[in-house]
Amino acid sequence: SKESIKDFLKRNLFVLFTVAAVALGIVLGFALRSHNLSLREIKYFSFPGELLMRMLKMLVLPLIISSLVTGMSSLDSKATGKMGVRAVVYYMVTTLIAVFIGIVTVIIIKPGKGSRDSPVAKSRNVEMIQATDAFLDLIRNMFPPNLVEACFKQYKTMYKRIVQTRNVTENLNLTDNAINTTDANVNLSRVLHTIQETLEETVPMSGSSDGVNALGLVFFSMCFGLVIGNMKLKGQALRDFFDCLNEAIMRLVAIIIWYAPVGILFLIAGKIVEMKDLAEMGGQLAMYTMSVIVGLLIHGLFVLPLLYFLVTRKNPYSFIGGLLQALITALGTSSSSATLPITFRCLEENNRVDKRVTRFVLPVGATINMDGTALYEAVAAIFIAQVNDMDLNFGQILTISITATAASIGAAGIPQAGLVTMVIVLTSVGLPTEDITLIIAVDWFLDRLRTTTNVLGDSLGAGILEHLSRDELQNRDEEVRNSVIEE
Ligand code: DAS
Repeated sequence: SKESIKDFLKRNLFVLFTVAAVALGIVLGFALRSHNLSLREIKYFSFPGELLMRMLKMLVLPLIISSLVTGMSSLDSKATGKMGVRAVVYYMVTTLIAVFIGIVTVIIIKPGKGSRDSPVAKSRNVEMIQATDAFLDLIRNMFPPNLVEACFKQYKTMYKRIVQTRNVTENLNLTDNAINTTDANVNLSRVLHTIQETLEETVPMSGSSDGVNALGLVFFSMCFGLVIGNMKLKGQALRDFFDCLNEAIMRLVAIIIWYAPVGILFLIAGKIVEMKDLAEMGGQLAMYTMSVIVGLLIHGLFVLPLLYFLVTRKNPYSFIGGLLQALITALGTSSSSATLPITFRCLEENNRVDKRVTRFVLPVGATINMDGTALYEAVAAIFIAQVNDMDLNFGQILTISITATAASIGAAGIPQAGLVTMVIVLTSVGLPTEDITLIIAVDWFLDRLRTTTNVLGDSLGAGILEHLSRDELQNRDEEVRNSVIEE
């Protein structure tokens, strides 16, 4: 019909705009590099991109809360339970497959073999973050003692630990100085500084929605939604409120989405102007970057689509076609949280995935399901082992798989969070944490690619879970229909 042709054009025109924005951003970025812009000028230039980031983040908080509460309250507890179990199984299975692909790729390509590009003094490993502590932090974050605070503070514990350890090592360094200076502490203190700077840049500690304790809010909203879902008539006012809030936020998303191509253009161009010269990149680092890319491509373009096909018997690539805008936004923002509003829209509007499914699984997925991050953590840890000529036994590789999975669950959906949780993986097998400095130079780039994979995993997951839960969804439809007839 006429309407659907118009719709079709509108949708594809939009994708075209977005793809053109990426291309234009790359061209513009490279063209401006030769102009040696000052940092201030780069900042001004990236301003339209910064605005997009701010707009998206602005919507994330009300979106997570309203979608989870309505999602949970619109299903009965049995259906939610079943869907929940399936979601957890899907998240675990795909993350472990991602880690496995990462390990196999890095072992085959061996990016770290040969003598190291940049000599770093051998040092003793200061255990700055114990895996157990990090795990407890994760659980702690699920129960925010203050819900209002949870809306703007996140990563506090991990951040605090890093700053504390830095202070400790700096003190150590001072006392060592009196006796004998060790390069080790200088190096460690340097890496901690770099991590802290990265954190300060990407995770402002207050006042911005970067700092959302998503895990805590997700957990609370789910419980809250379940409870008001079971409150029968009494809960109606609250259910209506959150449903309406969700609808309103999605309408705002529909407006912001028109600005997205402009923002993405400047985000990408700005980053290209700012990045260091690629020629400086050592051979090992280039091979490492390639290993991560190959792993992500295998996982995102073959394994996940195959899984989608095996379960749903539908064409995974046309499903991915509907997600293009979200994937490009992930590439531009390197944050799965900030991409969330667009992911919602792509899945609901383009791919027509049931809202009860997206509302439930997308916020949870964006917070804990990160295939790309898990893969990257495994590759990076084994790369660092190779650079240090350390042969890993099976037990150690197993430990890396488990901690990489945990680190990906613990990483927030914000830029470069994976770099911070990387510390957990390295300490778990006694690899030198200061060697994170080896991979920092390319992290901004790999971050974008792994974030795109993360968003892809969440979205295909929503499609798979919708298919698996179709009986429960139908039953619920019938129940609602019957109750309307009764009334
Ligand atoms: N960039 C993060 C994300 O949003 C995760 C990471 O740093 O790995 O998915």
